[in-house]
Amino acid sequence: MALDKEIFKEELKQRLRENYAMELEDASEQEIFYTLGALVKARYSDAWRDTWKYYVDKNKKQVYYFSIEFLPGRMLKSNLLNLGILDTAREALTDLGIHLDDLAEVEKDMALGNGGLGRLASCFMDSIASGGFPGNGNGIRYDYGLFKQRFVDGYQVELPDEWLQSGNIWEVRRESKAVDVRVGGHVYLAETNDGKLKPVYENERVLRAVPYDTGMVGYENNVVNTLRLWAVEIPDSEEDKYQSIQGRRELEDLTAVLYPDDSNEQGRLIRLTQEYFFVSAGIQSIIRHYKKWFQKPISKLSEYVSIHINDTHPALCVPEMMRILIDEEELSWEQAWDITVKVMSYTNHTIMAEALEKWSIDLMQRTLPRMYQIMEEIDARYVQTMQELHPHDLVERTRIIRNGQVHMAHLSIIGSHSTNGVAKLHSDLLKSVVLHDFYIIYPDRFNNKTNGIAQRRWSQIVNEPMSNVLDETIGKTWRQDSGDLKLLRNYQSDQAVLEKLAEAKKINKQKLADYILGTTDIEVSADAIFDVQIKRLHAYKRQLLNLLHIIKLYQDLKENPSLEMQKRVFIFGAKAAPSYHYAKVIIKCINETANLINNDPDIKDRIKIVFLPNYNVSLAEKIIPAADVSEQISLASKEASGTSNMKLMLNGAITLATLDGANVEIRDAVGDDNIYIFGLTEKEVYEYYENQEYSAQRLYDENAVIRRVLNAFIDGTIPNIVYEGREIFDSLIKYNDEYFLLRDFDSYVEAQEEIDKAYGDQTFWQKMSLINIANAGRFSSDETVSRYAEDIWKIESKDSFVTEKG
Ligand code: C3B
Repeated sequence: MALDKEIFKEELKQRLRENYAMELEDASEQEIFYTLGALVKARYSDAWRDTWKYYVDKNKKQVYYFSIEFLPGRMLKSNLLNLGILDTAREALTDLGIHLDDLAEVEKDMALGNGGLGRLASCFMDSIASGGFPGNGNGIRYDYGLFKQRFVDGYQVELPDEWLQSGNIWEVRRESKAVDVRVGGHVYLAETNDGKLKPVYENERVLRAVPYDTGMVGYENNVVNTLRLWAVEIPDSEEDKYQSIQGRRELEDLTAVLYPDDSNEQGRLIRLTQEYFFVSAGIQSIIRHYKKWFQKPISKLSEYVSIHINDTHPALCVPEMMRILIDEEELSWEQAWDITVKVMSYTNHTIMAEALEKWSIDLMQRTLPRMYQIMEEIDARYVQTMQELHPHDLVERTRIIRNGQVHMAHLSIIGSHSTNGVAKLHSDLLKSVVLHDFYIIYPDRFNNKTNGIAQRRWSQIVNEPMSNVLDETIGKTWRQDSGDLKLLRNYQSDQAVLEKLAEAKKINKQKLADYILGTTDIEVSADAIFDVQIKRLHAYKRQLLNLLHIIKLYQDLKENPSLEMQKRVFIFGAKAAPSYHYAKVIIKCINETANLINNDPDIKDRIKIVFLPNYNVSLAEKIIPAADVSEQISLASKEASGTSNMKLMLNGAITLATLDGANVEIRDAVGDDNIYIFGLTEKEVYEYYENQEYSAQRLYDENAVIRRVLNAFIDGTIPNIVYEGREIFDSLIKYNDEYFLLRDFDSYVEAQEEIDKAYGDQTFWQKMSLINIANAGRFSSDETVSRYAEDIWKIESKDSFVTEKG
């Protein structure tokens, strides 16, 4: 439905009067934002209800995407865009003297995730709705999102993110859909009158799970799916047990924070309970919905329901589904297992060993006794079946319960029909190395689904200047179908187009420069190369390698002030996990180096370092359109996919990368001439692991440049890092440089030098940039979710519905 500008203005004013008893002139931005949000929500509420009803009436198979993280960021503009009213709303607001962009800044980022995994889940939610697929998210409504990051004396300081303080305009609390979740206590099996074994619970705690639903608005297609997030409450029946404030608080803490520090037992217990909490609540509500609205026998569940396990955090979906099917629906084990495996599918997002979740048997038994019993049975039956087919060792290595621990990845693979990695290289590594044992056992279960991004948000919403140039050049179809970006290829030698794209980039850079000045007091020139590394701070992502190169440049410039090079601004955005000491040390070192270089008069602004605090989705939206260089420099084999690489490419940044994760596919898309590749390949990395020949000490001894750079950490060159500098130095030399930074250093420097030269030839640079934009379409999450829908979830798009609705 088109939006009439005048009616929209009147409605906004009317709602302000009704809700705040105020005229527009007197309302604060906050009040206008909430009013506008309510108006937008009202515009899609009918479609939300109709979508739900359609799925039910037509008995559509639905997918439920279970994820312990979702990172939607701000939703005002993306809802306006998807409803097809962004431009009109913007104009109407302008008429009223209000800037939509300023208003949008009022919205708190919904930061219920740490990084790539959570953002991917949200890109998928957008694309599932936009593709017209019946699909819903299921997660946790944390009271506090990911911590807010500040820097104090160069150190990361974590502050609570009170995102719900002023309410959340998009959510709907659905108390009538609450379910109870049982944890703790003891469970034993007792025979019932009819001779069946039934679990009996003793001293368990009952938690009430209350859902908060948020509409996931599809792009101009009248589809609105649901993201359901669960919050814990105390059920009436349990009120007596929680009379003390202390007791209540402990319970209410369960959904208070995202990823509580799991380095101590208390933290781990909360985390495990969180995992079960949203899994159990989600599955119970799916089954209830199925029974009430589909009215099909439970034995047909897998024809109507698909459940996706996003990384291992929701792996308890497997035993929880079994519990409901056996204990409550009274199916046989065999039948329940058959259904469960058909319903479940799993994505692996990392090969980092420490991230492959394991829980001690003891903790599992104490926290979730019935889950543990069921997993023991799954494990025993697995061994029984497999030992007839495979060698003993192989079966032992792949068991769910082994060496006193429950292996969640094993559970996810054994209990589902599909296991996928998130980029070609990653999926290959799963098959050949990380999950090789499982690949032998279940070769047909393994597949690849390369990640993608919600391209409308990461182009149309964040980069209007570029979007306008695209419209003028190739028409507007790319806004609907990002595959059409390839039409831009025809303009790679069109000087006028190249210049227009360059102007758009310049506007974005100036805007970011203003933001940088406003938040950090650092002045940067929009003429400099904006060299960007934005992602979680992790040793394997090698922000430190970036820093080593910057220090080299600094030393070169100090030594030879007339050295020719392009001006560069190195921009970082990264949070370190609160308990990740080494990552925090790197942050401190980057900040102190920034202080040194930014204030050194000899450098004369030729290089600047800007570490923007509190990297989150909204900040990414500011940085990405302004980037010239995209740093994707993880040690080959370690980054499962990466998604900032795709966002930066789409916005015309040139990728500087190792052949890791999806970088490999980006290279294939743009060709070797339009990307800068350096460093060890994944094969070479594995060779080092095998022959154990890596010696950082030797590289240090033999390479004078490396020596000088590393010495800067311990000889006082970089001030205020006496302890941190030593720690960095030792990690590289004494502990032999786990992520081979020194091995890749020379080739990284070389690639950087090439970039420096290339930027000097602006036509050449702009052409590369254009080719990157033109070939970014294939990394759309629209495409990715279509592949999941077809190959894994077996769900159909609702295209027919769109035409029916008109
Ligand atoms: C991330 C990986 O580190 C990225 O390579 C990948 O692009 C994204 O997931 C999305 O697939 N990841 C994460 O953010 N958190 C984890 N616990 C594991 C992987």
